[in-house]
Amino acid sequence: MSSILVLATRNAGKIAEFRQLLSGLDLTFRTLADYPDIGDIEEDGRTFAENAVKKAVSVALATGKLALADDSGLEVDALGGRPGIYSSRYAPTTAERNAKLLEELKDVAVPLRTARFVCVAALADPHGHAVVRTGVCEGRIAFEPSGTGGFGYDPLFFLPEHNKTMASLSDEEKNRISHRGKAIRALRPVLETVLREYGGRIPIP
Ligand code: ITT
Repeated sequence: MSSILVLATRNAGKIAEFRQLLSGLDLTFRTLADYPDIGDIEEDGRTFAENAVKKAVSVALATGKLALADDSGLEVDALGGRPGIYSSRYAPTTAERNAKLLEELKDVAVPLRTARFVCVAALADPHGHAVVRTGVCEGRIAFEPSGTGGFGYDPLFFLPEHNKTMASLSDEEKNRISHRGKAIRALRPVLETVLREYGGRIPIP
């Protein structure tokens, strides 16, 4: 019998990637659009993990279903790791965030433009238990945007090994190498075990 998994995010880019990364499992996906009474969840944690667990647990408790959330962001070395957990709040819109990043880095030379995408994915059950997995993807910040795929900072995130930005990859290529792809692939066997062996409850270690 198919199990329900609530994708606990309001980010359409994340929803598309979660669905693709979890394809082939016997799951019925719901999103926060199916639960309009769930308000904004304040991201007041000090780490990606704290925020990811808070989002997943809040939604699992509110819906009585398994919930999957991620907290993710871009760490830029020349900015001391900023914007990091504040990546979605760095500026009001995606265009403004990317413009601000280019402006802050305008005098930074190529070798010092190193950065990484970090994703902490959290799976939570309706009893408030959660399990997390982390994925990291290294790259550097380009001097101008290119590519139309993905979302967010992808047009500025240059992958030296591929000689193109994250936004220039296909969806499948992005999922193969991305921070979110790595985190969800690590979480996927845990989810399978939770469904198959534990009836949808996350076991306490
Ligand atoms: P939810 O909290 O509802 O999931 P959000 O977009 O606010 O949505 P986060 O708080 O985790 O999510 O912020 C992550 C931000 O980091 C996101 O808005 C992008 O700006 C950036 N980001 C994360 N993953 C990315 C990716 O794969 N490509 C480009 N930018 C990404």
